[in-house]
Amino acid sequence: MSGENLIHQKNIKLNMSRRIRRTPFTKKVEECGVSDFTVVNHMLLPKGFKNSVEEDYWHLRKEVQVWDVSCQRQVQISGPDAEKLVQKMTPRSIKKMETGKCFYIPIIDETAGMINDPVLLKLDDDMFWISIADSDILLWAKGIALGSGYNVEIVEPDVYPLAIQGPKSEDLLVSIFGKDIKKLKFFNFKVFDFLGTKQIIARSGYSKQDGFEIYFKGFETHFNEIELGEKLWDIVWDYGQKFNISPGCPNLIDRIEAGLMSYGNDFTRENNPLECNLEKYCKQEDDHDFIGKHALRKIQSEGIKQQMRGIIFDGEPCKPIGVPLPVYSKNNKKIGQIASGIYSPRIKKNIGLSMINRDFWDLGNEVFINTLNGKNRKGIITSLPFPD
Ligand code: THG
Repeated sequence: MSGENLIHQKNIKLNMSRRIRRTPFTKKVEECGVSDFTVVNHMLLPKGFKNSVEEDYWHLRKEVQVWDVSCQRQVQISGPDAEKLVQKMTPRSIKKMETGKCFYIPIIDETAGMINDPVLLKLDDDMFWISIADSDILLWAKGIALGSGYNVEIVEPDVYPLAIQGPKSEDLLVSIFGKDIKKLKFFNFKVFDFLGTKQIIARSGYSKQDGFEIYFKGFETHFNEIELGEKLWDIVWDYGQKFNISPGCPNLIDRIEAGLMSYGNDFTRENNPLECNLEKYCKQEDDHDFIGKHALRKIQSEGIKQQMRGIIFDGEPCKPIGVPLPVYSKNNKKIGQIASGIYSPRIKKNIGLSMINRDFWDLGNEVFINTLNGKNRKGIITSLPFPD
């Protein structure tokens, strides 16, 4: 891709150590020619392979990909007070949540600042997994449990999600796990047999395409016996040949188009869930007690000052944005910043996600984006997800 380089990255290497954890699939990912990694939850997440983000995007929309998203760590909360603790951590009511369901939940602090935006899985009445974005929820949960005297056990289990994403993911998984895969509805999971082990598979994933997540269990328990994770990767890979499978990773173009936000990038503890368009998980009629309730209800009655929007902007195709780009109004007031942005080959413009000041957040409003070389580019506010 031509165009000005918006990231200033020199050829600096990242030193590996035990603190930057490998996954059961890292060896396979390396064999597939991974080009770079990032670190999420102290664990490696592949960022790219041989193809460009754009090539990967088209492939993801047509075929099927396998992603090592082991860094979506599980915080397992079990015991008599498990439900009480989970409920204490989120404004979204889990009263009616059934076993086998996944819930996208905001986790907030006492000021209603976002601490994480995980996927919650209910494994049983007294057993939950919180599938976290990039912050240390295990410590937060332990602190709350200790402070409240809850009878729970909190651990990070031996579980490493492997995502199978793309329109052919259903056919691929049917060929491996059988026809019951078809019965899985969005944000539901079931247990499937794999070489004599039980594995949880959910219909979910960090993309706009159809897809599944295998919550692979057994990296540590099978250590020195068989490398069960590598076996799983190999089987997915071999059966995937028929479906033109590629190694992949969360795709920036697809994710931005889908309006899927990234914790630590698009929003932080500085933001409340209403600013993040998560109002539907903060219903006022849900009257359960949770941390941050007082602050959140106050914000709900007073209104918010900014909110996440899409921006479509002109100019040379943007490479993935490394440093946030400031967004200005016509009269040169800073009204936001784009942390995630890239060129969309489908919309044929640059696209980005940004919190936008409320005086300027109406759809269709004109804004200006300052790129690193100082050029002002014209942009327009859009809804999320980006229109098809
Ligand atoms: N899968 C799993 N864990 C995760 C992620 C994931 N943990 C970290 C991160 N991703 C959490 N963020 C999101 C954001 C959005 C969605 C999933 C995880 C998502 N949302 C749907 C939507 O917005 O349309 C559905 C929400 C709902 O119906 O509840 O898919 O990707 N395991």
